[in-house]
Amino acid sequence: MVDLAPISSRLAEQRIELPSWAFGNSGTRFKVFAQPGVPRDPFEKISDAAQVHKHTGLAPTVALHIPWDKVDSYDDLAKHAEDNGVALGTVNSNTFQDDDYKLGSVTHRDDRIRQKAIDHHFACIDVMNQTGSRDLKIWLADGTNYPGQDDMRGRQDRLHDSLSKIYERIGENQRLVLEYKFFEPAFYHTDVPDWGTSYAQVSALGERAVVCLDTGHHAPGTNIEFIVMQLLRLGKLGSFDFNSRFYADDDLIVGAADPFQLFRILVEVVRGGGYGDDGDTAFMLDQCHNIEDKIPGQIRSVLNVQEMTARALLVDTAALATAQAAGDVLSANGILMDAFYTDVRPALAEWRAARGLPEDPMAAYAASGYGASIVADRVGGNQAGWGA
Ligand code: PSV
Ligand code: MN
Ligand code: MN
Repeated sequence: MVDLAPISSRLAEQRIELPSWAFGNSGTRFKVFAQPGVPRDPFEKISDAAQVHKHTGLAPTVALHIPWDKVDSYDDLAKHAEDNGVALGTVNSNTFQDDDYKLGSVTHRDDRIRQKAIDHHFACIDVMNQTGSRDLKIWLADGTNYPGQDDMRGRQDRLHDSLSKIYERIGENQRLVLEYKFFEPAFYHTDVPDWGTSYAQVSALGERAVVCLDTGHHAPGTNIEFIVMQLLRLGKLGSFDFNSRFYADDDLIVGAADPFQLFRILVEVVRGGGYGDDGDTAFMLDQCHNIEDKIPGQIRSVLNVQEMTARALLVDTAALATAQAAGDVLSANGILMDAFYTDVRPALAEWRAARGLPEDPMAAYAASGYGASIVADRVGGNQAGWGA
């Protein structure tokens, strides 16, 4: 069994934020498969998220999505989180479910609609001030479907104006985090399609504006770890939305589709000082569990990130540097692959047990009876889903 002692304290630095929407019903445009026991309100989403932290020790915060997680009292929601052993985290804005935004939100030509989108972000900042959240995460559905539909340059200028107004409201200890995505729901162009555009926009705002890299938001074949390296080098990798994909923005369990890619990404995060206490890069999940159970789906996800982080931390960096300096291509590649192929699972089970956590979090959750209890308790009512 591999010895994790040299990286034991580094592993303890890991914190992965869960998305509240992972616990609601979700699906594709073809069908949403409702699951029994799914949360009926934001309080129940937090209770479910707390189960993930309880069994893994890895997920102490939960991201909110406004207005999906709108409640009368955020103090009560924060207190509920605290009572369940977790805290509220990032606030995600939503300017993609209103008829007014058909042709754009913060990029819209109409002053009234642009202001409405800006005001929504102000409302999100108000929520952050009540919950003590650090990050306002902005993902925009803005874009066009047809060449010539709108003036891309004008939209980029309005994006800058709107973001500047939002940034002015961001507090001293808060950050504006701008996510990019190359397609969908707009299919010809999106207004923040890639890391370069997000970087250009946040750089024009100031130090507290950074980029969010969602691993599912790139064209197939993109070298995502290169982007990770570059954004860390530039001091602008604010956060990750982790998930995995086979084809598009699949939002599948992180590490499921391409574990090697997750490893390569985490190697660059560690190398670039983005991991744990070293840096300010937040780890978040952005996933939906359409056909599998949601709470164990999230437990599996954070464990996948932990396992791949352990492997990344195990890379023999001194030997790697020597091999690289010598131009020894095969040794350098071999050193990286040795870490990737190391099975860390038995040692991580021991590492958990030493910290009073279950050796096998999936089994511990299954044995806890929580899944059956929510199915029994949460009958009736409008179950919250992705977008509800
Ligand atoms: C839409 O693509 C999306 O999946 C983005 O990745 C956001 O982070 C998420 O929805 C929540 O708004
Ligand atoms: Mn995302
Ligand atoms: Mn997405």
